Amino acid sequence: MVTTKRTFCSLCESFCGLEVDVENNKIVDIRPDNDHVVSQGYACVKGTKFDSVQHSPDRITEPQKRVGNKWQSISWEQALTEIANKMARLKRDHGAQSVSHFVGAPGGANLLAPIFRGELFKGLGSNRMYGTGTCDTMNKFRVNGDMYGSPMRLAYPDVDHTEFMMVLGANPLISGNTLYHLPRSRERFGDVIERGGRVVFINPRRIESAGNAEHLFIRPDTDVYFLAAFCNEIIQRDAVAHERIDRTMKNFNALKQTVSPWTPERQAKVTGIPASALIDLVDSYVSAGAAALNMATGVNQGRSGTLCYWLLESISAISGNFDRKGGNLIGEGIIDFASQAKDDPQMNLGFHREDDLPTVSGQQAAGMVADDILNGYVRGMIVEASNPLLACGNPDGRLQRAMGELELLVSVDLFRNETGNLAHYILPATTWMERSGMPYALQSFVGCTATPYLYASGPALEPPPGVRHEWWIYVRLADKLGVTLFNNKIMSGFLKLAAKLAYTPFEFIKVPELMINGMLKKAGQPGLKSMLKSHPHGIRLPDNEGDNFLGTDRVLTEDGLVDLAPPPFVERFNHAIEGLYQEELNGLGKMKLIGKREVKRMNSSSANSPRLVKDSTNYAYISIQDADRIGINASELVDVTSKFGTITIPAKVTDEMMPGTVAIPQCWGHTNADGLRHAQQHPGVNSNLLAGDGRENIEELSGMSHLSGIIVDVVKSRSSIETVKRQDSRGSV
Ligand SMILES: Nc1nc2c(c(=O)[nH]1)N[C@H]1C(S)=C(S)[C@@H](COP(=O)(O)OP(=O)(O)OC[C@H]3O[C@@H](n4cnc5c(=O)[nH]c(N)nc54)[C@H](O)[C@@H]3O)O[C@H]1N2
Ligand SMILES: Nc1nc2c(c(=O)[nH]1)N[C@H]1C(S)=C(S)[C@@H](COP(=O)(O)OP(=O)(O)OC[C@H]3O[C@@H](n4cnc5c(=O)[nH]c(N)nc54)[C@H](O)[C@@H]3O)O[C@H]1N2
Ligand code: SF4
Ligand SMILES: [Mo]
Repeated sequence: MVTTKRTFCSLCESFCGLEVDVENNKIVDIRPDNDHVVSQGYACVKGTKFDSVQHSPDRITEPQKRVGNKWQSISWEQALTEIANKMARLKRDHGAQSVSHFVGAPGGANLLAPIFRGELFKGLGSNRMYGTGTCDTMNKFRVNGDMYGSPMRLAYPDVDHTEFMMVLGANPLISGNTLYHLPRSRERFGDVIERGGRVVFINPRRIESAGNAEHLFIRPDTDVYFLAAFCNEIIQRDAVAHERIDRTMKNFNALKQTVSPWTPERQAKVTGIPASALIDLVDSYVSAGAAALNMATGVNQGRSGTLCYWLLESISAISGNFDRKGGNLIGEGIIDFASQAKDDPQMNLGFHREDDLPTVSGQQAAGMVADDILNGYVRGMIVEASNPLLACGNPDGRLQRAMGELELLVSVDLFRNETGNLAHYILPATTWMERSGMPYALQSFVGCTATPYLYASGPALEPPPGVRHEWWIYVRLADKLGVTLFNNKIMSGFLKLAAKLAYTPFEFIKVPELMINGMLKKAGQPGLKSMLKSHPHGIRLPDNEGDNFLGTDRVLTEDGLVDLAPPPFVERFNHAIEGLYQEELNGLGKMKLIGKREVKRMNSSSANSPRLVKDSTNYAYISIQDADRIGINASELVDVTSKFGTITIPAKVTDEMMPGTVAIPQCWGHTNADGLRHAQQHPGVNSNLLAGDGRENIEELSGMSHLSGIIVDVVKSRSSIETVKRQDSRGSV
């Protein structure tokens, strides 16, 4: 019999409501939930075709141990005992910090896993937790901490009420956005224009999101000059909310002085955005009733991501658009996560490393993994929901070689991906379809959504019998390691007992459901069962009206004032920006590499889906002008060379690209992925062989990797397409 379950897609931050028809624990159909309170019938192909991932014949359904070059199925008891023993031995011989964790994007979307993962490592005494957060967004958490007092005081643009919206380095139509919730973004940006407002995308590629909106090309990794000049222009015009600043902020003069050399003309020399265009944007920004700003991954991944976000937030703050309806708002979640994070040593800004790089929001720089292993600091690693070999800079296969030297490498995943190939153990985890859940922390706890709502769902499917929830894996490991969770012996004992008895006939409590019940109660609801019955499509909460942050005790800095010029940012700006500007001027003739997200691919996660991936390769997108200069036609092969390596890839010639820029979709390069058979047949090329790693390629304020705006040379290739197919994930043929 077919039953219909309701859930939400956890692949991207749109968290679209879905209806899933299920028969005999198999998906028959996935449809958008037309009545979901926010997504209202929107979902993309990745969500509606998730059955091909969920039921993939390549899915790992029992713990795997590598013996020589063969994989053996083993029991959970054996796997966890051996892993815990190894972790204990590493801790004893080399200290707790030699045992590390690495979390990927799906691990962040999981509401409960981060809580238990953090507790296990806190109890173990290790801060060595890496993640692809330092490939996408840690610069923002750094800025939040320094300006507002907690990494989790995160502002979002109030798109539905704004009159002017400027977006740098994001492509929400394809990505579903990051760090704020805006499903149906096309419609909602369209509404701004219908209301008579402006929507402007600043991007080296004329992106899908630009549709009916405006678009300006910007040379990659130059946003800092654009934003500094934007900020300065506002200050020069005195379009500044002085009373608000005096009452609720500090260090305005230091900000003013820092940006003062940056004029519209000066930025134009490197950004490619004419001075007149910047002035026109400032005109609109300051005259709009309310104006919102957003920047995301493309800017974060440059060399000045933290400075850019600081400037963006400062523009919003000084112009009076921060904490104003239709501007940039600070939401309220069902708990005050920002206050908790401020007091949590595992979440707060820390300097736990041998070098000067910070740990931001619990994450250390992914770009330091190879160094940390090769220096002997890290000897064991649990990788959860990630594929760092493709996601991170991997110059000349260095990361692969380093990870291959680990004494213990565990991959907690649905599949044996490229990183899993190197592991000693693979632990099979649940998909989001198999978990009870609520939208992840930034929505449920931080309220980063333009349409506040409450949503919870039960599992749509039962996991295969040998598959386990991440919370369970971490609690069982804590038990075997003698680690106390939540620094509370009673709670820890209770959780360990619950985990021991879970998946047995004696299971007495379901921990995820218990926790979700607790969260729903905090939100004034009786619990999960009643939520599913009475509000299967979610509950729309009141809009955020603004004027609820500045001057209140929600500002978590020591003195309760927003800091417009945190000293580390000013220092970095004064120390580095002129030099980088000169470098830009000297390098204007050179090509720059950026990434590209595609609607049918979710990082490397959907690479094995026959329903989504038909092309056997990714492409290098270049402008008509560059193609003419290089002397190539569409689909001809190009060699793309950075100072870290060379890849050979077919080109696509398009007027979407800013001349001087090449875009290559990242997270391809599956030649060696014999655990992902469809992906292996559709391998593509790993563009991160062109990205660097190590201290030189990391932004020092946040630990962010430099993944966008990499200087490259692009030439017509002498290789054949067969060579392209044989490039392995180390770039060797
Ligand atoms: N379909 C799909 N959706 C996804 C993902 C996916 O892989 N596929 N990944 C998910 C993840 S993990 C994340 S973090 C989010 C990211 O979501 P977004 O932040 O929207 O990321 P992108 O779509 O990569 O958009 C980045 C944009 O920045 C532009 N860009 C590159 N360099 C620069 C620069 O220097 N300056 C400016 N101004 N622009 C620049 C690029 O052209 C690109 O359009 O998407 C999520 N959603
Ligand atoms: N050049 C360049 N490089 C980039 C980017 C870029 O824009 N340009 N983007 C960066 C960004 S923003 C990110 S986030 C990274 C993405 O890289 P990662 O964060 O490493 O994400 P994926 O490559 O999708 O790998 C996710 C793995 O998680 C597994 N998985 C899926 N769901 C679950 C689950 O529920 N539980 C568990 N345990 N496993 C699960 C999948 O099978 C897959 O193997 O790439 C980064 N790399
Ligand atoms: S991947 Fe698609 S269906 Fe899933 S949440 Fe994102 S936009 Fe919605
Ligand atoms: Mo990401």
